[in-house]
Amino acid sequence: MFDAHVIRKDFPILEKRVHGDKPLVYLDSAATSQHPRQVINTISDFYEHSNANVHRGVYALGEEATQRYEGARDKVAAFIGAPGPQGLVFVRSATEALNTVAGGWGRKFLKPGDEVLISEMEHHSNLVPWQMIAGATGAKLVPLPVNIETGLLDLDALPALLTERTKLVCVTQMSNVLGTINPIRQIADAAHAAGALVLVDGAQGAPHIPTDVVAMDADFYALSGHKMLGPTGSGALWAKPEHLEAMDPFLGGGEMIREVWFDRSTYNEIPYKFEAGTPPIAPAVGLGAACDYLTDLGMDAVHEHEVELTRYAIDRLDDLGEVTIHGPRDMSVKGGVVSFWYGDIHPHDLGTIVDTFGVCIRAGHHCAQPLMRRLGVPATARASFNVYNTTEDIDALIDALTHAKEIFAGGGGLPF
Ligand code: C6P
Repeated sequence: MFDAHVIRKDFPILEKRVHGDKPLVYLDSAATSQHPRQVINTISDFYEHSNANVHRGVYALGEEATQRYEGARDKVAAFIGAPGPQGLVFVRSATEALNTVAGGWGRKFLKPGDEVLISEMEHHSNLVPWQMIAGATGAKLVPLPVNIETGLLDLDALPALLTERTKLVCVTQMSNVLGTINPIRQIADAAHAAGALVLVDGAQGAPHIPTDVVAMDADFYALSGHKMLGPTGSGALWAKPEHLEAMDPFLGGGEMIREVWFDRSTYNEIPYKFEAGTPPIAPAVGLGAACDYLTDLGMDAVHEHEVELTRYAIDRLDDLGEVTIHGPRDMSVKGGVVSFWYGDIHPHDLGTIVDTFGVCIRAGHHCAQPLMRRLGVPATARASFNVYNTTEDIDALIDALTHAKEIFAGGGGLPF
């Protein structure tokens, strides 16, 4: 039985008090999530008992570190429904995963006149690397539009945009601004029928939605460990093994080689071909523990909990009046992210004031400036939810917003 009040006891930071004696209300998990003791303890345990470099030591400690690192690879691969660990590359962030595809696949295979179709709701990390590769190869970036009224991708536009020039479709599993959950399988089927590959940014998907890279038929899938209860500096790229075989490594050096001469090298087998230098070993082991933790909770229950919180948040924000919510309201296509404006209070002012009441939300463009331009706003305030949030957290947000409104109307002051 999923009970967020019980689950939150696993997260020591949630006991923290801020601004005097106010309980910490953490509603910024889309930026980075908090960590349960189980993950924190696994990382300390690794450093206390198993720390050594991996794939190098001939001694027992090195073997133990390697086993824990490779065990984590099995766990992360299983968590996203991958058929095995072979396609799972450990990286340091979703950004690094996406750059690995751009630098390793895009730079090698894109030619002048080729097109990369990129949704308008992409995070900069799934846009800027492609701008860099387009500049280097002569390929062109084509926007897949968002319908601003519905907060959904305009999939009616897809058939006309997919041509023989389209080589790749880049799409997020869930928007970090709108909360929109995209129909990846439908997009992948259309892309594959046109001969294009599909790169899915799972930074906001893997932590919140049951994920199966085979069922969605992704060619490449990027995830961010620190958004799914794992440590910062952890992340993964999964790709169909044939793509990893075909593409070039993105970084060189360390154990990614097979043989090195002065003027050339051959590369290690996959996935090691993509793990240059000393990999993020303890972060990967911590990410494995985060996958165990989420698997024990059950991703269906996680998603259901976050949907309930989001529905509750939208209702309470609507009751305030003067709130504009950006993104879908249909909870069958929305995850635990609510972006909004309250009256004409700038999101940065709103974020700063609610913080004085202990409430952490994000304010800004959320690294999605092209989407902000489409929404016609410079920034939004954003509350985002995770397994440890409760309706009481949302009540605290609503109280803080009410105070913010009074302050702007000249009728109230900061709580210190
Ligand atoms: N979004 C947010 O507050 P990293 O940090 O590299 O692992 O993840 C980048 C990233 C990629 N794709 C999406 C959809 C994301 O939301 C993010 C990170 C944070 O929304 C920080 S800007």
